[in-house]
Amino acid sequence: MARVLLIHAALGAGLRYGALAWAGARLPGLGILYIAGALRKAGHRVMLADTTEPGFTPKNLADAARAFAPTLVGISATSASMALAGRLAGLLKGAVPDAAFVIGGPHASALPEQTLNDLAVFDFAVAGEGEQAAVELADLLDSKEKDFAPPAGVWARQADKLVRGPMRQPVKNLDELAHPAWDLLKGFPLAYSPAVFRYQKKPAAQMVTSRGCPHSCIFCAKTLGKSLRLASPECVLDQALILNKKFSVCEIAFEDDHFLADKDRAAAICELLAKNLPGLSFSISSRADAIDDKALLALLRRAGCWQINLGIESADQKILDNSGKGLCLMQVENALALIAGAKIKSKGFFILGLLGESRASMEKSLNFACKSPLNDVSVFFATPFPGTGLYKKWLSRRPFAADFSAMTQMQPFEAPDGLPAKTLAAFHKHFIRSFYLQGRVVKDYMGRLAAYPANALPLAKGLAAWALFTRKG
Ligand code: B12
Ligand code: SF4
Repeated sequence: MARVLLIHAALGAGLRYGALAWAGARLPGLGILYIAGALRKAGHRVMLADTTEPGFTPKNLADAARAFAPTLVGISATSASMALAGRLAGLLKGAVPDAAFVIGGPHASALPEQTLNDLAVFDFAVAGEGEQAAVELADLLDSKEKDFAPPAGVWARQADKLVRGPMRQPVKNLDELAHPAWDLLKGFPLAYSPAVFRYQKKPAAQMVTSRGCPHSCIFCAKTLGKSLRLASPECVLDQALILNKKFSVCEIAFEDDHFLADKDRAAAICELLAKNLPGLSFSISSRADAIDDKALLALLRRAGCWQINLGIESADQKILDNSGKGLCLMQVENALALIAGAKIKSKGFFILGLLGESRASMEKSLNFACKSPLNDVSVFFATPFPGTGLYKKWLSRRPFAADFSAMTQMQPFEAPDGLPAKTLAAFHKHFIRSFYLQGRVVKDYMGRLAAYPANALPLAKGLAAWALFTRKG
């Protein structure tokens, strides 16, 4: 039995949201929870740490690691949190020098070789889905075999050179995966929460019920590949029941990129949730082109769905086309009207600074958002995450290595031939202020307060953060 310490190297809300930190989410890393579940199922002993958990300090982590004496330390990181992952690994190397160190998550998945070159503290990097790779690595380390061939999907440092295992095929049947090990999280679920504007009730948790996406949007870092795989409705219900019965969770944010990718499955999930968890409240994300069915929307609402998130990105058709989104604005307009008609709230995700962006195209997006029935918006900056089309397009034009820590989507990225960062940042504030100061949006928020008075404090904090962020000057 190997002893595995798993760490979610998450950026604190301050770094991710700046002045909007109070309104931001603090959620456990699902990737690491799945890996913990898989390792445990395979008979290994797992300890879990999350850099955003209550009372976390690097020193406490080092002390706990010393006491646990892991065979393997695994860290999960996005591009922006790679520097943090490297610092934590460096610190732990001092505390548990005999342990092997492995890095996984979106950044290592896109750049496994470069990650090992950049951060000498890591012995292994895992590209893509990590459950089976982590189990095989733990088995091999436990067997005390030396200089073993890396398992599929794993890059390894051996005698000063990097060697790689074969490609790993995506997990075919998601139902066979162990459920996320929520029970290993300190303070779950109350110590965690989605952003204040993304839940109605608490305790809340998030689930991901599908993996992979066949689309090719130029800005999207698709860690889990192109082939779409779906957990069965029964498996989804099983996880929702565990969250509800064991942890009293009454709100779930389904974080699937595209919950409605298979409408029959979505309908079956709704039927099961309505029957077995009648008080549950939940939100989903979907592509706009999948929202064309009034009956499905009515069923979603009946099952407890109160919000649908749509990646709108831009209201300039040319920019959508440049981005490979494969959507036309008419589809977005239809989707928003249908969602509003079903009495479900909608949230639109926009990106500023995509290829071809101009002041006029940003104005188009803002006007579209204001005239639409959207209840909420999130506005990010185009960011060239490793592995994306944007990265490839902009790579030759700018030294990225130093910039990974700025890849939070909340910092304007000055693209070659693009708008200046200052212009993007100023328009971002203008967008948020203009959208949220509309009478209909303010009225909607008053309605939310009246319906869920328990949210008064977090909402007030969120609104204060919002006012601070959008103040002029
Ligand atoms: C849900 C989600 C969130 C949620 C919850 C995040 C969380 N705490 O997990 C919220 C909204 C809070 C969020 C926030 C952010 N997110 Co986010 N998020 C996602 C989303 C939609 C799903 C992630 C998920 O749960 N996937 C399901 C699990 C099972 O997959 P996984 O996490 O990739 O893990 C697997 C593998 O990566 C691997 N693995 C992961 N960790 C490890 C560790 C080891 C040791 C091993 C061996 C393997 C391994 O094995 C796992 C299981 O197979 C992804 C997009 C996507 N479809 O992946 C973006 C995504 C991960 N997010 C992204 C970003 C940028 C962010 C933010 C920086 C944005 C911001 N300003 O808020 C923050 C950073 C969060 C933080 N605290 O550091 C980017 C990352 C790109 C990159 N290269 O950095 C993604 C890919 C979206 C995108 N823009 O393309 N996010
Ligand atoms: S943005 Fe959505 S639709 Fe586009 S590739 Fe990413 S997950 Fe797929």
